[in-house]
Amino acid sequence: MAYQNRSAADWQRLDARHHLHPFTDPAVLARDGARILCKGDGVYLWDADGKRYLDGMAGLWCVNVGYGRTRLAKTMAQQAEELAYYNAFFMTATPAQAELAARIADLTPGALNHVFFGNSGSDANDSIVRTVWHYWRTLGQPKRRVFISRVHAYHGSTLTGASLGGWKNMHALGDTLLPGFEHIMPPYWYVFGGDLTPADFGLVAAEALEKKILEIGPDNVAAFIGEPVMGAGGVIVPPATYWPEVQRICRKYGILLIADEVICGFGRTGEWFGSQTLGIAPDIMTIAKGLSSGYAPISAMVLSDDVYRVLANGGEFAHGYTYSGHPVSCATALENIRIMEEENLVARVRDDIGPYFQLKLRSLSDHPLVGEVRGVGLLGGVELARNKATRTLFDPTLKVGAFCMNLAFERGVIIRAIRDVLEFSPPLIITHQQVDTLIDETRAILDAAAQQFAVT
Ligand code: PXG
Repeated sequence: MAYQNRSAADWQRLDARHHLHPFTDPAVLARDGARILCKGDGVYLWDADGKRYLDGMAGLWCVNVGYGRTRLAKTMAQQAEELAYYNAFFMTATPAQAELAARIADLTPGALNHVFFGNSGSDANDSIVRTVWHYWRTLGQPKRRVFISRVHAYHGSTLTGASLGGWKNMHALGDTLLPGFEHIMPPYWYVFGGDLTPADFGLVAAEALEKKILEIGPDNVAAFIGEPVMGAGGVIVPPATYWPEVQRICRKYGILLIADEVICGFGRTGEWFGSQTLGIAPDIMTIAKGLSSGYAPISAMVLSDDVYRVLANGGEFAHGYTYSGHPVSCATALENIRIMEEENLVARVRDDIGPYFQLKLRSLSDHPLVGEVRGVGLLGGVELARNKATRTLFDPTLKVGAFCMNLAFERGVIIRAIRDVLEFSPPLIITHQQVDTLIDETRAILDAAAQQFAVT
């Protein structure tokens, strides 16, 4: 190992002193110390004290084939020995890059055939913003600059990623919301739906896009970006009426449609891509996470033939990262895709474990704390409510969701909470029995929360 064997307390001390963590309050970290995770196998993780956790989140929505895959480790070692690094700049390429680009073109639907590699979902979305601006300039429409996204959307943490996203706390950090990034109401019926049926509300939420386009002026709008199912923002599954109408509006005004598939891609929803599950034909797609099951950092923006044709006449594409198409990451992604195919993981999610998980998750609906259960495939969200009948949420300062997430860790299961929505995104290899455990544990956690927050 590259690191020394120390006690959990020693690692916690080093960590708290020197490591600034993502999305963490440093003062709380300094007080409580981080949980130090050391080993993974299948759906399980072990911490420095040897305690085992069932990971209901596949890391951060990414370890789709599960932990501890020797084949992936060997592939990484082999590629590192053969050629650890070379870049894709100035007319060079490496075999794994070329093959992975072709595999992605095969797997993605429709005319999405042109791949630009990055290292994270954030930088892929950043690349998309630059590329889309370049696209419209090349087409002689330089005024088309505005991106439209949704409240609660997560599209990354770079300056443009955070601006594309609709998280107020992220915009507030350093006051960094860029001009020209607009956010409309999300298709979030439970909170925004009022007295409308979900189907009617889906149309109203889509109409918000048209209203925003007309407000800005259609000639100023570059693109609309959305996750097929919003993941980190609360596993928000749109009503069936939503996407067809959004797509129609984008086409009507000639606006590019971008599907951010960072969470939905690579089997999560029961198809290779969420766009297939939700019936969307995007012009551009963002992929990351499940592309390598998190074993190596890699992302991509995938462009349609039509978008690419414009760039092909746009001169030098003056954009790229040192690690665009890193050979180790590309080789890992190729092997990861091979594993997914050999083990039929996408069909498994669609036909077997996905429906089973959804059924079990929905069994929580009768719990006094559960307002709504949402999800598709192996993506699940449980919206907690103070009053189910009136769809009244808890006072956010009570932090009911965080209470549940912490108790889950204590009980040896990992789930995530955003606001008071519990989120689930287990590895695609999770067994029926492990799903049972995950849901049984969640019920026990909800019981404890009901007692804590006096809901009966
Ligand atoms: N788009 C989507 C849809 C994502 O979920 C990104 C872009 C950015 O990817 P990178 O690789 O730059 O992190 C993501 C990432 C959470 C959480 O709070 C979710 C993500 C990242 C960190 C935390 O659940 N998703």
